[in-house]
Parts: sequence; C-alpha cells; structure tokens
Amino acid sequence: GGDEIENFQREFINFSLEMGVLKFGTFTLKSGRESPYFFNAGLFSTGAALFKLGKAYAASIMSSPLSPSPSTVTFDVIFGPAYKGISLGAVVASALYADFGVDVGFAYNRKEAKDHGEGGVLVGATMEGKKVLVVDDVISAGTAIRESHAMLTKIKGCEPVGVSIALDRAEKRSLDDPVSAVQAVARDLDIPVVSIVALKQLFKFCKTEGKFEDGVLEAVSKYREAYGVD
Ligand code: OMP
Repeated sequence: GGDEIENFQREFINFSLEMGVLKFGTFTLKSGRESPYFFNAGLFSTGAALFKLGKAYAASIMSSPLSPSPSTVTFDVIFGPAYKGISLGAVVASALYADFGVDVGFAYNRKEAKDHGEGGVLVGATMEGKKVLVVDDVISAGTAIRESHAMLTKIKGCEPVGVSIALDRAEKRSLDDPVSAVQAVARDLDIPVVSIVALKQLFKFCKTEGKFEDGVLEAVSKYREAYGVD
C-alpha cells in the first residue's frame, strides 16, 4: 500500500478501465456521498476478466501479511459474502491454487435461509474452528465488511483473520475522522485489510498515464482533499 505501483496493480487498473469497471462521472455511493468515480466489480463479466481478477487478488494476498512466507497463508478458508463476494471468493481461491499452490477452503452465505435440501445460510467449506479470510469488492465506509465480520464471529470457533478487497477507496467515514474506513476496520477488528489497489495508487497511475479526461483529475483531487486519507 505504499507509493510504488507494482506490475499487478498497473495491469489491474488498466483492465478495470478497459472493462468499464472503473468509471469517472458523478455517482451516489451507498453512504450517500457523491463521488467522481465508481468501481463496479460486477462488470468483470467474462471468463478472461474473472481469470485476471482472481490472479490480481491472489498476487495482493501473497505479497501481504496474509502470507508470512512464500507458500503459506494465515487462513484456512475464504469466505465470499453474498452476492458479489461469492464469485470473487471462488476465483480468488482458484487463483491461489493455480499461481501459488495454496489450497484453502471456500464458503459463502445465502441472503435467504433455505428450508429444504441441505438447509441453512452457509454453503461450502465449514468455518467452525477455522481461520477465515473475507473477500469482497470495495470498502468505502466499511459497513458491508463489518456485517460480514459480525456474521463470522457467531460461528463456533471461527476466527476472521483478514480482509481482501479489490479497491480501498481510502476515505473517512466522517469528516472529523483521522483515519480511513479501511484503517478503522483494521484497527477495530484487529486484522489486516489488503487491497489490490488504494485510491492513492489509482490516482497516481491515472494521472501519470493520462487516463483522466477533462475535469476529472480536478474532481478526483477535490474529492480526495475532502474525504481522503493517504
Ligand atoms: P461500504 O459498505 O460503505 O464500505 O461500501 C462498500 C460497498 O459499496 C461495495 O460492496 C459496493 O456494494 C458499493 N460500492 C462499489 O461497489 N463501488 C464503489 O466505488 C463504491 C461503492 C459504494 O457505494 O460506496
């Protein structure tokens, strides 16, 4: 998460722009905040895009504290929260195996409990007594990730040990906060939050590579000044 942009980060930003996942304009966030950019991970909607996406997450995880040595990770199971986290978690688990030989479990939840068949809201690998990594798309205010964390702590012996996301928007929840929502999550839940990219790298890359159309650089700069934390 420093100033340097790694290769997998450049590739990730480029292909997010190509797929229309990363867009500039005027967007209202879940929090109600008005943003000059939006990241819609649902538009990683082809086999090739999902394949590359999985690889980018895996690379960020393996170059973070979630991987204390080359082929080890701190978690037993990946949890992908419904709905968007489900496909993300699946491609990340697959890429960890393909690229790093790391084979972990995969689980997800249903939003509605099923009353027939196997029943329940949790599907896949058991998370009882396991160390779990939550995989999600974006953190803005941190609301979604805190809900997932609260759900996991109700499972017997389950220990959430980290969060992996594509984009850290690196913004404060409220204007008088000294830290970003991601920093607050890491502090409050006492676990690492690892992103493929944070706004700082994204901004620097788009600026240097001339990816901003007229007025966008100014709009994103203003947004960072108002809400951002580096
Ligand atoms: P928080 O719960 O505030 O952290 O917002 C995260 C969620 O907002 C994501 O899981 C998305 O559903 C949505 N979101 C995006 O997907 N991309 C963005 O660039 C911004 C948001 C958002 O609404 O803040």
